[in-house]
Amino acid sequence: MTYIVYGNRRSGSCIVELALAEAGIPFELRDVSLEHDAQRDDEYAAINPARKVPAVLTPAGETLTETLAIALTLDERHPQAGLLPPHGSPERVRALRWLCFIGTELYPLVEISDYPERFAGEGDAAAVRDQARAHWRRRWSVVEAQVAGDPWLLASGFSLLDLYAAVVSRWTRQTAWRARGLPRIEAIARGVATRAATADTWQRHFG
Ligand SMILES: N[C@@H](CCC(=O)N[C@@H](CS)C(=O)NCC(=O)O)C(=O)O
Repeated sequence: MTYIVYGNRRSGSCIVELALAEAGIPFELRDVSLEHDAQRDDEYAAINPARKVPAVLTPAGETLTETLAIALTLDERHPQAGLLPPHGSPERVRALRWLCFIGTELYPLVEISDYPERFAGEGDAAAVRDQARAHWRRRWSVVEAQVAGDPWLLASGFSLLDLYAAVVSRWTRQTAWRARGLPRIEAIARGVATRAATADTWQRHFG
């Protein structure tokens, strides 16, 4: 048995695929086309009732959903891969802090920007999208100021946090602002895009 990853190009499954590639763990991909709303199908809902990608089946037959939970489980199951700093270290505390910030304060803004009508009710979907985009800029600026390594987010070097930041920061049409406002996050994305273990996966999603 191997890991099975349910996902789609440019989606959250990229974070999972990058983590698996970094750890050198083989996996199989199952495409769930967001363009065709395949994540809404009842067949897929049997795997992830939230009808979102990614989802993962582990070699032991467990079902994992929620990108951050999947990433943390991979770190727990494969400690030799060094996806995160060691348990008990101050750098791990820092990694968890910013993983949670990106996972809870930034990742959800993407749904609001992409599907503002889900949140607008009878109101103005375009205004909802504009607000989500403004929050996105403010919150990424908070992360930008935390970058302590070169180019990586942690002073101790590369980690899963860089994969998470690199992918979530791609999900915007505000690319001119991103280049201007987030030079350190941009450098992290370039680092992931050119890292030996992750370059192919990055290219498959964002090339
Ligand atoms: N909380 C979930 C969010 C997952 C999510 O929003 N996935 C997006 C793709 S990156 C999705 O499936 N969007 C389709 C939709 O919302 O219908 C996680 O962290 O995995």
